[in-house]
Amino acid sequence: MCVFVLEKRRMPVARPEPVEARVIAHVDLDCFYAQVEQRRHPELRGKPTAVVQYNSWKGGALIAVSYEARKFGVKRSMRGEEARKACPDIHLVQVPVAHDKADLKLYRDAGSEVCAILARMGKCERASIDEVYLDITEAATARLIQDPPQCWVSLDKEALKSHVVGLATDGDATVEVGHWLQRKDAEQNDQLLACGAAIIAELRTAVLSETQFTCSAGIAHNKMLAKLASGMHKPAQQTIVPSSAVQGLLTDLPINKIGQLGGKLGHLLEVELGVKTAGDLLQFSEAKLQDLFGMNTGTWLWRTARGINGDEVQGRMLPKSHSSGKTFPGPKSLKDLSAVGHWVRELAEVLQERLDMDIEQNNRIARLLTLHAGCHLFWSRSCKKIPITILCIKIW
Ligand code: DCP
Repeated sequence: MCVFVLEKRRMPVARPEPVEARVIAHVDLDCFYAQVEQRRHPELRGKPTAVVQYNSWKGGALIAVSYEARKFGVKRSMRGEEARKACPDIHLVQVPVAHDKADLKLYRDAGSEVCAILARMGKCERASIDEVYLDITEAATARLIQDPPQCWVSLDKEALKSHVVGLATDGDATVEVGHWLQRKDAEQNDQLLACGAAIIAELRTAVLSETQFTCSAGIAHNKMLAKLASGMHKPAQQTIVPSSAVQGLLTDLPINKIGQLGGKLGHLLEVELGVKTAGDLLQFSEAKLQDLFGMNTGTWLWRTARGINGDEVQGRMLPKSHSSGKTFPGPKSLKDLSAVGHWVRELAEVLQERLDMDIEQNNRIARLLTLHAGCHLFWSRSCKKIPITILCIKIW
């Protein structure tokens, strides 16, 4: 028998789903850094814009691209010069720099503004600089009791523009979505999702009017499905995943699109078992997957293929840790101890500023500090071996 040994600490944990269905949303800001820069420079609003890394080689690497620029084929993988060829009118904005490295404070603070608005309706977990999970089960349940969808006289415009996975819309999509949201024979769980969709539509409208940022969202019964859905229709749209549509959604879904299957575990499934989609996983019994990957991971995989995920939204608006790091490619690679010492001091200073701010704003003191230093040799495009040094200090 073949058993795959994987690093335990990185393995997903199978948690049972609660008996009562939850209503979970994943909210993701659209082209986030580009929107922050468009707000800071209003003359860029509605214009093709991209944010570039502070390193200016070939116009700098693009890290965020506005949707106006994407229409011209501009992509994140491009450098500034390439982007200008695709879209001569593009506005390239440099990421702010402090201590000779990118300073993301502006974007972090903008993400916090959005979090504070989203947290008004439920438990809020900040998953990254521009992503939030919300558990709005209580708010959706209360709305279902007090103001059920069948009784809605007028429907929120944003809610009507929702996409419903599995709903065929050949005519006027908003009319069909309106029918779906308000249909009298809907199961209780679909009614809860309809109430959740109305709440998220209102929250997205509040985010837009109070911060000027658009965001997209997925609304489902668990975190995994909500996250999958938020990216399905962007920008400024929302997508609902009813339980009846889950299997159809997953059948052809490449496994690397599922959180935690983008790395080694997903690679193993593909190479060793020929599993390319979540649907391909269905052929394996839970016992077989447990034999191959261990009890916990086996169960997690079996459930994931069926869209079952019991992960709770953690009520956490603040980051768990702060880190400060820098990559030194090629000629900029750190060559001697004094260069390393200089950069460790610079990075520590950045971290110190953030820690001071954290103590002041949140009354928290970090307890654990780790320093990561690495040097790797990479083959460059011109087939030369180039050294890359990475330094990172992290504090919890
Ligand atoms: N980011 C970065 N470097 C990357 C990827 C992203 O610095 N390699 C930053 C810039 C992005 C932000 O993180 O604006 C959020 O990344 P997303 O992957 O969510 O992408 P966007 O928000 O830019 O676009 P989308 O609307 O496609 O989500």
